[in-house]
Amino acid sequence: MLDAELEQITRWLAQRGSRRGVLARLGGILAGAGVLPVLPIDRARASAHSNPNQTDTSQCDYWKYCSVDGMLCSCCGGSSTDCPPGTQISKVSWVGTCKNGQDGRNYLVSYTDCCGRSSCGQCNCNANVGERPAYEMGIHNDINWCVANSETSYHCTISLIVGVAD
Ligand code: ABN
Repeated sequence: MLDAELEQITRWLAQRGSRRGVLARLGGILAGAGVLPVLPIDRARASAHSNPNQTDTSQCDYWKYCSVDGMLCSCCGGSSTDCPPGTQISKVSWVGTCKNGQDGRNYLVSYTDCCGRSSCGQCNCNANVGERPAYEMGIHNDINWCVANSETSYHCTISLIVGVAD
């Protein structure tokens, strides 16, 4: 089928010019087809579509979650700033810097775990702005911050603004 169509196109082109011209036009068509899949796409616009102002605290792209690695407490019976009932706030946490798209400022955000219940299992987000691999533990965020608490089981993570970064 494809062969027949290609033959038809080639014949049609051949009737309208020299062999060199036909080859040049065919080459152009094939080169164009090869380039199309790698043309740039505005991915920022595409992802912003679901949460245009990054203001929904139950979505991973909420601006404060730029460096969170864990389950959002806002999906687990708490909020982005409050642990769910029956859990305790972790004694240590990870701090990242996120830009608030609304006022254009950078904020220090502490990602603090809520401990004492098994994993919430909802809204697992893995954002890593400013994070480094595990061999640099001090700047790695994939850690259970409940380890310093009496109850070490991890439930979910809250995101607290601790200051302005600029
Ligand atoms: N700080 C969230 C988390 C908890 C357990 C394991 C990895 C990350």
